[in-house]
Amino acid sequence: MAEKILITGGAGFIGSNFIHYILRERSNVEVMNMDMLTYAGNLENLTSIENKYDSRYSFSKVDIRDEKEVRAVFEEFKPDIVLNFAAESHVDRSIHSALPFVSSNVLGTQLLLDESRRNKVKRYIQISTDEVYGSLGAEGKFREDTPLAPNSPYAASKTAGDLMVRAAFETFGMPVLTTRCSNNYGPYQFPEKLIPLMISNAMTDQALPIYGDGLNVRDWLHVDDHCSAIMSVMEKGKDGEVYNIGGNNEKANIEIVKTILDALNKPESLIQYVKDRPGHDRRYAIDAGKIENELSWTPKIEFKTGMKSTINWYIDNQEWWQRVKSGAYRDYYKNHYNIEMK
Ligand code: NAD
Ligand code: TDX
Repeated sequence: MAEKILITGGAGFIGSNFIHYILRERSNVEVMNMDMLTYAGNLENLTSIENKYDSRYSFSKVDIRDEKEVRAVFEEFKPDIVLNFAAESHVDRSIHSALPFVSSNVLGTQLLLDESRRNKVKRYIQISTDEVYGSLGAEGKFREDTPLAPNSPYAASKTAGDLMVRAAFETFGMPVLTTRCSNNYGPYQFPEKLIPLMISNAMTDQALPIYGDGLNVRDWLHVDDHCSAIMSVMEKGKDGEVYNIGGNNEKANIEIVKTILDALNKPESLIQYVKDRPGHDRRYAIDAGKIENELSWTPKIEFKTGMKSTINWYIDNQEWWQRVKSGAYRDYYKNHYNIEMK
């Protein structure tokens, strides 16, 4: 019998890539995507799935905070495994307004844990982030036993969600696992995040807003490598454990932006330094030794190759991001950057 996997937040960037990935890689799974379709959720990311795998894929428009509706989905679909990707995910938005983050990332997580326990699911996987560890200086990397020290409201809400997952294991012995990944890039990423924002702005000759001195460092991983890591954790991970995931690929923001300008043959004069993000974490770096040694996972996509294919994807899919960038996002952009979008 096919294994039934409930994926929350599957219309977002990583969730939709994971649905493509798992249906391609595994023939014995059935996927239900449960997503409330916030501004970041886009069913267009899944149209090819709907046509290709119609008997193995279904969608339910449900808010993970809605107890009645979540319960109905669990009762109808009867998942073996739950993967929780659903979250408010943008740090800048959490600075403007933290409540939706607490609500979806903490309360929503708890509701999913409660339903997973009631339905005795075999595995619950919480998709978390390296931001729960806070910020690094010039040296060192985050390990799974690094103390949690989140700095943004987004990171704090993800940390609180992780702690509810931990409590579910310690108190109820639930079969829960947590992944903490570094910054992802790839197709279908909402153009509010650094890489797709800079690609789409450069393509339309708009200013590229860099916070502070541009020397903040992130550890970049292609989304397909994140997906393969999540699949390893889902299939081979140990209950109650946390697994860090990273690309061993640290880059300063300015370096990323220059790579994009160079690839698109656009001038550096488009770069515009803007006021720094409050509480801006200086550096993230992941020690992925545990998942590499215990689950034999390694990233496969070299950054240069991954960036080239990602830039090409945004070139080939202009309609996708132009649609996303019209509408309500224009108001957010004007309010956040104080720059009118062309
Ligand atoms: P995203 O913002 O692109 O997608 C989030 C999805 O969740 C959207 O489809 C949205 O509609 C849905 N959602 C939000 N609140 C919901 C709710 N209450 N009920 C149902 N659906 C809801 O985010 P992403 O970048 O794909 O991130 C996915 C997960 O991975 C998040 O949990 C995030 O914290 C984590 N993560 C992201 C990164 C990254 O670099 N993007 C890195 C590490 C971890
Ligand atoms: O306009 C910008 N200018 C800029 O300099 C934006 C949007 C970002 N930046 C900088 C801030 C960060 O140092 O680029 C870096 C990356 O920023 P984001 O894309 O907003 O990502 P980050 O804040 O690092 O968080 C991301 O990685 C961890 C995801 O958004 C989170 O969901 C994930 O948990």
